[in-house]
Amino acid sequence: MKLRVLRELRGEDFLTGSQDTVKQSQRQSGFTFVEIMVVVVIILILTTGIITVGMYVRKNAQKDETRNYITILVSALQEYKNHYEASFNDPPINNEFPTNLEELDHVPKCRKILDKIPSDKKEDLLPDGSPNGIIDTVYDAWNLPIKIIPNGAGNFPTIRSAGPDKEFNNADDITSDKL
Ligand SMILES: [Ca+2]
Ligand SMILES: [Ca+2]
Repeated sequence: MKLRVLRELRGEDFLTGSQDTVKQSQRQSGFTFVEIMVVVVIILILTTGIITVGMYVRKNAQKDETRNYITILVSALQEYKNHYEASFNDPPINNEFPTNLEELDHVPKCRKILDKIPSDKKEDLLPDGSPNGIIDTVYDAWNLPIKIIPNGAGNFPTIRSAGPDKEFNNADDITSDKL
């Protein structure tokens, strides 16, 4: 009796039980090809989604990191301007902002501001290739030098990173005037 109730519960016909049981056990023996493919596709979609979200999060973090370095450079240049405006007898050459970071190093307050940039993002690498112990290059999050672009005598320069695509002068650049 117990067996019959059990079989009825499992949807088996008690009288023709043995054959149906064999068929059913064959059906239940494993996943069909379609079922496996559905699972594979779902896993692929999930994996792609996770990777896409991960890349998006990473790219945003890199943009924030670069904006942070640009902000620090703006502060250092502003400090440079304040310094020379305060010391009237010692103006910067041609009233221009430095496009080379080495010039900032002569002003201790500027140097202190530049210290906020991690050492692995700064390099002592003059264009002529001779290191002299003074930092002259700051890199963005994609390890490309950040440029200080002059805007004419007396005007504050624009600080520009090439952005995620590592190409200068296009839409994804990160600049000090659009922080
Ligand atoms: Ca140097
Ligand atoms: Ca770019």
